[in-house]
Amino acid sequence: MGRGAQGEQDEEWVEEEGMEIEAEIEEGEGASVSGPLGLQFTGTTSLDVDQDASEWTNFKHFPVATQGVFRACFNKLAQQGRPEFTILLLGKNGVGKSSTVNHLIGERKQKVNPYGVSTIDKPTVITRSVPLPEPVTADVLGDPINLYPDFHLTLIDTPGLVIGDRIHEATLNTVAEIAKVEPIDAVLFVDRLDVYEVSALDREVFEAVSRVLGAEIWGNTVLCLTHGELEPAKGQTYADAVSARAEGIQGAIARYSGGTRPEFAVIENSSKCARNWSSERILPDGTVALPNLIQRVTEVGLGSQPYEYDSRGKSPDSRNKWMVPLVFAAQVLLKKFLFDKAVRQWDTYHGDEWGPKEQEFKDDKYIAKMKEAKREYIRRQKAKQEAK
Ligand SMILES: Nc1nc2c(ncn2[C@@H]2O[C@H](COP(=O)(O)OP(=O)(O)O)[C@@H](O)[C@H]2O)c(=O)[nH]1
Ligand SMILES: [Mg+2]
Repeated sequence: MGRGAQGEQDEEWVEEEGMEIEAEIEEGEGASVSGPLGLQFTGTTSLDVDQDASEWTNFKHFPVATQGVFRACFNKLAQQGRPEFTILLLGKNGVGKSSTVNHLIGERKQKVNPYGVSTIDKPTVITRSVPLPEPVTADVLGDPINLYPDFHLTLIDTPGLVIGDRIHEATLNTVAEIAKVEPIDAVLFVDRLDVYEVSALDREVFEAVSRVLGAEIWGNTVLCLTHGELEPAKGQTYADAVSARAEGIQGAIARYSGGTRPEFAVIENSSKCARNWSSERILPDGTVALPNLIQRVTEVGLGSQPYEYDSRGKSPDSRNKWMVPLVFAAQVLLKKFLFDKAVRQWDTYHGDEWGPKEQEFKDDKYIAKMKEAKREYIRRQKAKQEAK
């Protein structure tokens, strides 16, 4: 086992100065979750939806160069019909999933635990949106409509996949339920760079992910290696250390993924990390970590169809059947929250064409037309891609 075995306390981890510290998400049994539309769920829900899903106010706090790369990626995704991009984070406990979520949105949103014990007991959905520099428009029934004025990034943080030395399959089952209603564009499978071997437990995790979610999910996956500011062992270069670790994990995954070896990206979530002239965190080999991660994620997202859970041939754990009604309630919330929000946005821009603004966005005909518009747009994008 290398330095930094799971559970070991890390160096003090200081957050970015000037970061807004947001209210913690209510959690635990009996918490009451209130959706943006005032939908109330009381009791044990199996999903947390960020209460203030909102404008990405901290986006402007990223270094300017980083903002540029993010915008370029978001624009590319929107132009390809993926203006609502969803990233799912998976991995064992304490590997840095929540820290990576915080790093990606530039907020101290998710609780981070130095002892590697999971701080969340259910998946958490966080959405942030930024206006697109070039809004995507489409011609629908003769009218040009502004389909995507904003880009929505949704991150789904999950509890660890391991409890003690056993696989926590309930997390995977909940993820499966979420992925039935929310297509996953990319998965970040998170692990630490500074661990030197792939353990038997790691292999069990890969096996469980493939069995419950389906091996195809690895085609949407980027292997995200945290603790990137690693000092290589004597006689080893940094590049050697990184490729040894990445290849070790990729090779192990390939045995359960039908041969797919996910791309990887190294990230450093500590704010003490070295920086370049424009104050972006850089890795010892000079890679600008955060832009590199978002670029890999964009490539993998665009290179594969969004992952949607399909139960055929999979064997989720039947012990968790009782969760299904709760999960369904969560699905309603998620749908309402993501879809209605998008519709409202379109409504603000185009409410006049098919009906009154504001309150009327629930009108079925209107929603059906907007859905059709979006489907049509995606069909055309796909046709364009296939023609290439
Ligand atoms: N130095 C360093 N510490 C990290 C990094 N990522 C996470 N940590 C620390 O690792 C511990 C576990 O992180 P957390 O995000 O809670 O892991 P999770 O259980 O996978 O969500 C915390 O003490 C974090 O501060 C990283 O890239 N570098
Ligand atoms: Mg966490």
